[in-house]
Amino acid sequence: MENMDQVQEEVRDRQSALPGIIDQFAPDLAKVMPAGCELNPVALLTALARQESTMGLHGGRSRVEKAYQLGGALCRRHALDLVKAYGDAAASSWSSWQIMYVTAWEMGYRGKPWGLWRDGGAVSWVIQYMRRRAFARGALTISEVADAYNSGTHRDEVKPQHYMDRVTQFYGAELERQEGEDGSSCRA
Ligand SMILES: [Ca+2]
Repeated sequence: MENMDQVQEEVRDRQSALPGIIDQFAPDLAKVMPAGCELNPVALLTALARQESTMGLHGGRSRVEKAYQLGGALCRRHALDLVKAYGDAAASSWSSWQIMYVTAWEMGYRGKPWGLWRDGGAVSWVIQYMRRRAFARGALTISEVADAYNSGTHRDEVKPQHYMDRVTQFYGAELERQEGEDGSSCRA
C-alpha cells in the first residue's frame, strides 16, 4: 500500500507536469460549465493553480487548516473520524489547487489524503468542486468562480476581494499568453 513518502517522491516534478495536466483535464472542466459561461478552462485551472500554489511551487507540501484539526470548529462528524484515522493529513489541503481532503471526501473521494497530492489525481475533484459550488449555482465570471472556490459560494455576502482580484489578474495573464502563442504559430 502506498505511503506518503512514495507519493512525495512522485510529485517532486510537479511544476513541469502541471501544464500538461491542465491541458489534459481542461475539456472535463468545459463540460461542467453552464450554457452562457464562456470561461477559458485552461486559463481557469492555470489561474487557480497560480493563486493557490504559484503553479505547483508550493503545492508539494500540503497546508494544514486549523479548523479541521482535532478541537477545531469544523472537526466534527466524518471530519473528526478522518482526522482520527489520518491525523493532520486529513486536515490538510493538497495539490497545486489546494483542495481540502475533507471536501474531496464529501464529494466521494475515498483514497488516502496524500493521494490528492498528485495533481492528476486531485484535478477531477477540483473540477467537481467547481461544478457543485460555482457552476451549479450560476457562476459565470472568473470573479464569481474565484469567490466560490475560496469562500464556498458566490451567492453570499462573503467576498474574498483580494483573492478574487488576484485570480482574475492571473486569468487575464494566461489569456494573453495564449493569444501570444496563437500569434506566433500563425507567423510560423
Ligand atoms: Ca462568497
